[in-house]
Amino acid sequence: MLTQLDGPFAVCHDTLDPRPFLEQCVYDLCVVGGERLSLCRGLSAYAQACLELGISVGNWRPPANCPLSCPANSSYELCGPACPASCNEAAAPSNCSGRPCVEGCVCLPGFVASGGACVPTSSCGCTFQGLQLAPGQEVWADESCQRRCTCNGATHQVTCRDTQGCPAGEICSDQNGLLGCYPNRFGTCQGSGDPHYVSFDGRRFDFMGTCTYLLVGSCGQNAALPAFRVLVQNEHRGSQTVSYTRAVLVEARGVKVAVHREYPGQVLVDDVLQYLPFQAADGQVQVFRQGRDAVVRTDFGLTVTYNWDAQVTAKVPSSYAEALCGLCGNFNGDPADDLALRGGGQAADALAFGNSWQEETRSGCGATEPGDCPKLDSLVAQQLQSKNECGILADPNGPFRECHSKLDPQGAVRDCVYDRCLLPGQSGPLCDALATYAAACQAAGATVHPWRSENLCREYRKWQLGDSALYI
Ligand SMILES: [Ca+2]
Repeated sequence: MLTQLDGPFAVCHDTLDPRPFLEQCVYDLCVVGGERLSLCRGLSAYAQACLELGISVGNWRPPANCPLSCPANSSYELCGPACPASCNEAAAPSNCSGRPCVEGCVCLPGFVASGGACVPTSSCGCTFQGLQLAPGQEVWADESCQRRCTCNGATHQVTCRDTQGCPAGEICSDQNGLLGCYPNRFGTCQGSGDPHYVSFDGRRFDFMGTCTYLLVGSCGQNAALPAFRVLVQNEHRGSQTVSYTRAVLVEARGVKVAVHREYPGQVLVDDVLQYLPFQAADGQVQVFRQGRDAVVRTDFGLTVTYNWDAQVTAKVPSSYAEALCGLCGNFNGDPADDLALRGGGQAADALAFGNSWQEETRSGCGATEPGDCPKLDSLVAQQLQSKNECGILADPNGPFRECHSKLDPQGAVRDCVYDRCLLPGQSGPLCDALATYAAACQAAGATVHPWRSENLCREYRKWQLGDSALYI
């Protein structure tokens, strides 16, 4: 078609020799095995070269079966304007009238280009300090987040007002090129093993309940913060004296994400089983996989992880300090007041505390006093001495040696020995305890050296893949 004397390209032949284009096109087609897209690219290259020389070729796309599908509110034009109308007229090059036309998608009358799409002229935003703002979009006009400006879609002008600056727990800074109020730190709460909890303020306690409990939630103290809840559901495994986390439920932005132990690699989003990664609520809630964990992350800075087995963490920005409740505590920096009852006041023990945060009742669920391990102190001492099993955690020459300065291993050793004491002869509690400390170390930024081996906690996990199972 490129060289046909009566074809759509003939008008350009005298100015631009089509034969090199023909050879290149045939060569490309040969390389890709005759794929049509390559043919269309080859023909388009000659058409565009002619356009740049001021020659508009005939409509070659229909006969070559190379339709160009255009996005909404736009249509295909063989010779469209080089500088189409856009919301941001100031950004157009100065010599538009002197430029040759281009082939492509052109916005329909009444629409203009904005960020790769064609939008009604009336929905154009504002140009402010060189930025293109959408109608209603807000930005900070100063470096200290004191002056807030809003784009008025009707007038295409911004209006600014003075503010109090960033709320408590947040600082004004530039992140990814966007100036705004960002939390100055995060708090992490963890539940692991059978389960041992560490609150945002660092309080350790054991609570053996098999119902559903509020791990952490916004409790209405600050109405300006998006509301959320993180629930944990526990179960007995092997022993009636201990319980493990079997499911984690995150409710945020009107979406419910449930991560269940029986669906490794998948999550339930509003009760529908989904593969990862998955986005909900227009991307405000993201669910993806990181290593062994399912990660649920919201746009307001909440991150919840669960390893489909026994380990859950919740991370919140400091803007939620003192605005939280649940097993993870109130995040006010003081571990002493972390056994707060739902109705107010401090609980006498972890059992009363945990029970007060029960959310739902399944038949037969309940909580018990933690199992008794009378020789705990001497067992801990013996393991620390031997540097074996749980003692590996605190071995100054062991695989976790670089963690010790960032995360004191004594609490982890005690939890590990305790779980082994209650579930004697099982390897699961030891491996879970080592994996929990390894994950906490990595979260704290420390290097963990390889600790799994043929004889210790060898990888053995089952992943459901469709109808079949994979063991790794
Ligand atoms: Ca506290």
